[in-house]
Amino acid sequence: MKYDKPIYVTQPFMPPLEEFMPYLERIWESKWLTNSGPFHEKLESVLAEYLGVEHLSLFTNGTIALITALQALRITGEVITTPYSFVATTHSLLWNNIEPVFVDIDSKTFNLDPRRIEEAITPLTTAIMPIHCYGNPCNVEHIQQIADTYGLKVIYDAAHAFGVTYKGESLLKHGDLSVLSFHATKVYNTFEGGAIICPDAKTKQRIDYLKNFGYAGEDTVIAAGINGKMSEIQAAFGILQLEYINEVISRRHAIDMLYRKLLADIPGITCIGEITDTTRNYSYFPIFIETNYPISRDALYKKLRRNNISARRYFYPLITCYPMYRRLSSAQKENLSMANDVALKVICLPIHPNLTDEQVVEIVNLIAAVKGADA
Ligand code: T4K
Repeated sequence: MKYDKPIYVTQPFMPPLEEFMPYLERIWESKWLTNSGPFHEKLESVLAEYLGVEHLSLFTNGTIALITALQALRITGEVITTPYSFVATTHSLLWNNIEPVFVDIDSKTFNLDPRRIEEAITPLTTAIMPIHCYGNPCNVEHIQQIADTYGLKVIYDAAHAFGVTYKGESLLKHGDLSVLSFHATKVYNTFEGGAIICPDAKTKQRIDYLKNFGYAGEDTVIAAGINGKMSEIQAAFGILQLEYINEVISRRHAIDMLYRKLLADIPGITCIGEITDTTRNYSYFPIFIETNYPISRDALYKKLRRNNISARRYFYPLITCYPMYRRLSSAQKENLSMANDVALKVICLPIHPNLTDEQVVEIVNLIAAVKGADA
């Protein structure tokens, strides 16, 4: 069956409009639109509590938060990172005149492979920037051990990891800083938005200055900061959105389980295996098209598209294929065989709270019905 309207890879959860109106009325009444207004302050505190972290600084989006996180820790030189991510991860390095050094991913989590980090360290290395891809935790212990041995900072791109816990605690507590995205396509959204999770009040203070042009008082500027502030409309939406987040994640969980059950017997289709010690947020549902599937990954992708299923190949092409990265020696294919392999196999299927069980069944039926002749 072909749907009249596309079924998107994701769709934001929208709370009832009438519940948002009182927030808008308060903004209209107060005329306080941005610059650490009351909704901004409230969201910082309720989010920190929900996430189980002590200090959090809100941002206008995740990319500006990444750029600022690097500034906050005064990172320079070279940073070890992954090619298997959204371009914002490494663009944040280029915006700081830092050279990305790419290291391959591991075959289970698709996150930076810690066994490959040490050989990429040079005298210019100052930090590691891994991502918790699809919200699944990196090997945080091993990464921290390397960072401690070599005196490196760790900044996690945690754009996908909202609400994820690892060994009973927030995953966001690992590393020196973690950066979240609250973009419309994420599990939790504020239209656009993001945050930096920081370990102490002093670091948060510096980050707060940096996101407000570097102002540390009416007539004192301590650094060439940027405008990274979250507005009152974004923050108000975030407060309301938080009331629904547990429902949203449990609906995603149910979809994840249904996909796994239905896909289990289709030869040539594999899913990410069990992730131990973790409560997940089910932000993405990647499948991998193996060589014993009747048609290629791209042929399946096109077939889904023809049927109005807007699946996506996150993350293909690899970051290292783009012109601003491909000349780097660490970007060469032979250095990144696992990432190159995975990028050619992946398709992220639709997962979001508005998706129905019937739609999941239809999507899987399309995948199951493929014969060699469909190529
Ligand atoms: N680090 C990582 C690891 C990231 O994944 C991202 C963002 C960042 C950093 C940067 O954080 P932000 O600066 O964005 O806060 C999307 C998002 O734009 C991007 O935020 C996200 N990662 C990336 C993985 O995906 P596109 O180009 O795939 O988005 P787009 O517009 O094609 O949207 C995907 C689907 O979502 C659409 O087909 C329909 C649906 N959609 C989208 C929007 C924007 C809606 O239903 N409503 C909407 O408002 O990049």
